[in-house]
Amino acid sequence: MSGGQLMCEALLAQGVDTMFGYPGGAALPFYRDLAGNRGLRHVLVRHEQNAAHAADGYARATGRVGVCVATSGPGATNLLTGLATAYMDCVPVVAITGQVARAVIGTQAFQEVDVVGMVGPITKAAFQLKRPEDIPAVVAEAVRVAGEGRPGPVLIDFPKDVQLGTVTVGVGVSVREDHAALGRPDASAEPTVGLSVTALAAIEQAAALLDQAERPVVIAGHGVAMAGGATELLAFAEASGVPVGTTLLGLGTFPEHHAQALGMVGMHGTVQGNLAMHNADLIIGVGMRFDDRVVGRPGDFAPEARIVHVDVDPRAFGRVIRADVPVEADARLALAALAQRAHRRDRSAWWARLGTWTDTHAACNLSRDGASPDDPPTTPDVVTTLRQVAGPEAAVVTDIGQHQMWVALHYGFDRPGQTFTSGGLGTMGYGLPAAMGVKVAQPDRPVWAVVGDGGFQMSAPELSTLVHTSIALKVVVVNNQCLGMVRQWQELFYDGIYSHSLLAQPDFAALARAHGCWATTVSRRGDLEAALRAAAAQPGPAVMDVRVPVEETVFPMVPSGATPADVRCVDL
Ligand SMILES: Cc1ncc(C[n+]2csc(CCOP(=O)(O)OP(=O)(O)O)c2C)c(N)n1
Repeated sequence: MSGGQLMCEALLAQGVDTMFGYPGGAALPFYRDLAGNRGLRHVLVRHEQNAAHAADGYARATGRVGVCVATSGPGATNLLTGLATAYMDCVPVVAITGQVARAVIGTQAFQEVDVVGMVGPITKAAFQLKRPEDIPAVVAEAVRVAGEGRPGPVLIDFPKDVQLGTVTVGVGVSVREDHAALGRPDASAEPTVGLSVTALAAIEQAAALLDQAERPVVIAGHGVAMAGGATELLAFAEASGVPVGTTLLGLGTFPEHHAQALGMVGMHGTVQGNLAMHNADLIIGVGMRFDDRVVGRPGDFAPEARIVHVDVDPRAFGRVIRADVPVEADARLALAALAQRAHRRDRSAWWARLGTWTDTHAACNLSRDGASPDDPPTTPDVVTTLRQVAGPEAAVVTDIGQHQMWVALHYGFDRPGQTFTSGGLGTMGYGLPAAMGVKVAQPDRPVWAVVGDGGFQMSAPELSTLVHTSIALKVVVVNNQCLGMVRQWQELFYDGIYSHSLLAQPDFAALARAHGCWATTVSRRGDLEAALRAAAAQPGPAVMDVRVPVEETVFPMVPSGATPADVRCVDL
């Protein structure tokens, strides 16, 4: 077998059947062998960054690794933003990059970059293949490392001569022996842990603190979704009667329509969720990072609260704020153990206070009372109408900006896996290609990308991929003719000087049609629902250019560097 053929077989052996990529000189032997392989599906994207985002969307939707491929040099560097996005949000992605032949590595050969050196801070591991016979072990290791513990991306650099090299493969090249040959520990030999003794002791401590607490709050993050712990979270919440907020990436881990739901916390979180955190005497953060968007000013965060922090990665403890009780554990197992130890106690005074903050949050929703069907739709209109049209099975993937926060605030997610977004890196241009990856993974499910006009322009070439690969993604462009979130910050914090944030946009519907997509433009509120239904009914991809007002402002908002207590609903 050639190295390229062996790579295909090694991927298949790891359960990989789909990849997103873009060829080039240093990857051509692999691409030749890929063409002859019947088991692997390759989706040809129009830019390597989008291959990484699509692999990320695929991985988030399935829980399995997403795979992307690029050539050496510029192909490899184009992947980096997508890998950094996956790294920040703990998404298991394996990237395969072509590389110049080993004999010329280090000579500044054509399209040579030291991609292994470049990706150190944004991957969990990066390998460069030296011999074709190492391929099965390296692929197995990459898939394992990407998915274990706190998941994340892994890169395999694949020199051209290793792709071309041949090897006689006996059945079952021993992964274990080859690990030894590679000088890496075989962590698959480690026992799969349940809860450690230390974690159990910490959970006892957390349960005791919860019994004493007058004003407890649980904050659930992405780790709960990734651990498959939503059922255990609900059981814990109902057994203890504690209010539950979520981070942006935790949306859906707790049903937002539940009586104990506080909604999203953080910079654009609800007033109720933010004030609950600030006034709590106990915060149990599960599978979340207490990052700056949630915490604000660390020194003033939740001044009266003890903090229980549950995370699979101990490096998360104390990174931003103190962890009075760190619980190093899988979120699902920890929540199940907490549920077993939970007791209800009377916290009516706390619920009465939380109730007063609910009203304030209602005041933050843009009121549409009395709006005429001829008015332009607002972004909250788009979000709430989409919820009615898309149906309970739909996945909604957002880009970055105001529309992202409005989807988070107004859609009302009830289950994990209903929404995906770039939370940690906040990567514009993520939404459309990531949604493409979700749709490829789940072709029978309605999948909607909701993107701003700025982010759409960063990813619009993928409309060709949608058309030519028959991916029936629906794309809603929330078109405010500006970089909305930038304009909002300039309005609020930079003297209203709209420096380089107002965009002259092309006719997006015409652009989409040029790619071969069904497309429509919506300027009247009264046309919104019918247009969304028409898009949903299209057998193929569809693009809606929805013209919303330029001057919308997302509230609630905790100004940067403030604390959750400073959450505001109106101009600051
Ligand atoms: C790649 C990248 N560049 C710049 C930014 C900074 N940024 C954050 S939101 C935003 C504006 C987004 O505008 P648009 O896509 O139109 O969405 P809107 O805010 O209007 O909903 C910008 C420029 C970013 N997050 N990512």
